[in-house]
Amino acid sequence: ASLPPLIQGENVTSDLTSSLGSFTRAVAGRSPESSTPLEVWAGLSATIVDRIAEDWEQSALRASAGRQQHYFSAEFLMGRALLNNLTNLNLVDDAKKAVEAYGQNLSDVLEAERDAALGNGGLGRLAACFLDSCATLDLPVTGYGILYRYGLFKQSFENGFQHEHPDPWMEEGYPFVVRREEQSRYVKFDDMDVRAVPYDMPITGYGTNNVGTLRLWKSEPMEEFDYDAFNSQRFTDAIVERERVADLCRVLYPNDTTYEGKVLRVRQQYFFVSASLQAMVDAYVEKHGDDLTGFAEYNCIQLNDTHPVLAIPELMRILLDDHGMTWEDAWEVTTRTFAYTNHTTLAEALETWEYSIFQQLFGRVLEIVAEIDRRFRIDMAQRGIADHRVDYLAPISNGRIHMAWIACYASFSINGVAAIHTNILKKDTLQDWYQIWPEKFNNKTNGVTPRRWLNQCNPRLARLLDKQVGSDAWVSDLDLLKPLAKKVKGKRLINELIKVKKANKQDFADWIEKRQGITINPDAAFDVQIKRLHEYKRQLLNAFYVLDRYFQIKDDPSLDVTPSVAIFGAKAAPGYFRAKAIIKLINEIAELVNNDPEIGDRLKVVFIENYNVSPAEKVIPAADISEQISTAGKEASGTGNMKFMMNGALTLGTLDGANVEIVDAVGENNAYIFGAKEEELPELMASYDPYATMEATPGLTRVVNALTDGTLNDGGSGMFADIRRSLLESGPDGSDVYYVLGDFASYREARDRALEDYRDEVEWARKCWLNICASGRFSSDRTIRDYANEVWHIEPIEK
Ligand code: 26W
Repeated sequence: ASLPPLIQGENVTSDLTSSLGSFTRAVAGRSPESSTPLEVWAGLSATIVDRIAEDWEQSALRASAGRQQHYFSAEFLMGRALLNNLTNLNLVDDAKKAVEAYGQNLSDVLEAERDAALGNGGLGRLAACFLDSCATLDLPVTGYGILYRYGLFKQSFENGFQHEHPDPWMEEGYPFVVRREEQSRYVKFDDMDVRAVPYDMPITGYGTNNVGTLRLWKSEPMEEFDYDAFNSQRFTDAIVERERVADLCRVLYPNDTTYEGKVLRVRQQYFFVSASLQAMVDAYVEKHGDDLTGFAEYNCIQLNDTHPVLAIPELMRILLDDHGMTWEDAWEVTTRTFAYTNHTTLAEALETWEYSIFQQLFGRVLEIVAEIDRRFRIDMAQRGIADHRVDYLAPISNGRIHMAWIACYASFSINGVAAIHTNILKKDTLQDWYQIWPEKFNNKTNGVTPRRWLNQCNPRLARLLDKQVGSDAWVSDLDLLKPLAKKVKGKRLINELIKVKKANKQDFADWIEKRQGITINPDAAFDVQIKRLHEYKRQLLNAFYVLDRYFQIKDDPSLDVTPSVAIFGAKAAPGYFRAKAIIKLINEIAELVNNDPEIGDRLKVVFIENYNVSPAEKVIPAADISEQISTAGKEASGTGNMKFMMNGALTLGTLDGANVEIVDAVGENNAYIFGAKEEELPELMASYDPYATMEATPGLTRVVNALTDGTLNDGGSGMFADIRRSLLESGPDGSDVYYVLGDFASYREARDRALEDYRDEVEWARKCWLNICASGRFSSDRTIRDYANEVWHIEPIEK
């Protein structure tokens, strides 16, 4: 059901119009009529914060009355906030009128907003979807993270190469965070003391006046003026010291899955978990007195991967040192407080820190980790676990601190993010832990919020669903789409769906033309792969298909193929050479294919520059084919796959991550599955000869050779030869470890088949409809309900 407006009808509009006027004048210092869209955005955003302030305050009060959940994450990939809030408050139409009253246009205003890109990819966006669901479900959940001054770098292509640029996302002001000076805390390192100031962001829910909170911490110097230092020759030193402190939160590390043992990063991690725990403990003491033995009855903390795992020894430190608890009591509280989510099985992502870094930064925390380690070893010996296994699993071994092992030991719950991923954790990555504590393990398949990823980004489909359901109730109960599957034979309905998709594709074509100057045919099949660039995600496999099809058309210029547009969006970690090579390669293929008049509309390649949350909102509603083609066993879950499904794109994918559950939900006939399975790969890899496979696969040698025979130009960087080596050469850095050549034939067959099927417009649209209707279980509302009931043990707050 939709939210009743605070004041009915015309009053809302006139009220909003006048406050928009006031707030815009306040931020811009001129009338809204002569303000820029960005200034009107700031004015309208401030208007919204003003409107929700009272509900926010009340919600926080109600939440603090009972058991609360705390979501610790180094990343929150929020994207834009204004439209999300307008939609939740049922104010979109009124805002449109208010903005128009000043001669401005709402869509320009919304487009002026910058993405809050405080995350790299899947893990950060998941955290953002979770907050949305928690607010919508009235759950007492608070998010805690870092207010990075620079979000994920902005990407540009220069000559086809990726370049990175800073993203000072809030430098022009950001109305959706409120500084809570009085809630500041001190965080002590051995070599510096820092003031942590929280900036709180309100998280509105759909159809509720409950407002949750995302608390982002900013580091500042302890004292505004260190008079001693400033009044002496040490003046400049004092200034430099101030900057060193501010440096702590300056930038989000742009690595996704590859671990780097940077001191600044561990500082960031300790900084935000220490400040968050202090705030939680203080709140507890204020309510219940300073006996903290009951802390875990009122508080639970979900650790989003290992990045916040320092919270475990830090809570021990607070309980031991600041509250005089015994080790046994403190450990009891700690082990009942934490739950840990693993997001990847890739070995290179496991965070381990050098012992010496802990020594240098926080000796006391290291002492506590050492004591956890000592007791762990005794505990294991008593359980009869062999010494070599104990050493492998211990918090400290080989001069390093193993964050995942601390998480597994101290947490009462350990979960993976899709069924297949949790099984891999049990049988492989975390098998020793599973043998000792099977009861800790559980699966929580990821989900995405249908508010942002359907209702907001795809209004045409949303209104069609409203008509079919009879209301907008599906927006907060996506399972309501399930019974609509039986309407799949309805001709009128399917024709409407076709019209919706066509209009969305036209919108995307217009958008990309305006943004990047590329013209695409909206009648072609839009085949989309958008995600971080990583070898395991196999954008290379996709690129090889495109190249192969190009050669086929060159061989036979009259070849009758379904016209398609291969659309990519991806950032590579700045230090990930091979990922950058693949970006350059795709851009070179685009050059070759798009400028060949013989190819025409039959094949086009589009690389969306600076892919982020907002571009995703443009392309997903326009997609026909969803590329989910990771090497089986490597993608923990994927969440883009779910967004595409919800918007009626068909999955072309491997049996990996949540793809397995997507096919399960929609049926094999409504998805295109290919490639080696996870359980088959060990045997296949044992006898795999990539060179022989290449030669035995028609057309593949020509594709691989194009890397180095002059067809494609890597600007003398040697990048393309490196890609070729990674596939064909033996040795640790070669041998095609992601099985690109091995899966090529099967991939080509499946993609060809999908494109062939695409020609039957009605049959295709029926499959799309069935995907939409079956997407209910991939709503993050379902995921969050499962966490709330099975792990967090929290209830919706009473209103
Ligand atoms: C320390 C370097 C580092 C940085 C980020 C290591 C690991 C990460 C993340 C765990 C990577 C990540 O985002 N994983 C993705 O999490 C999504 C949400 O659960 C899943 O859908 C993706 O499959 C998984 O790759």
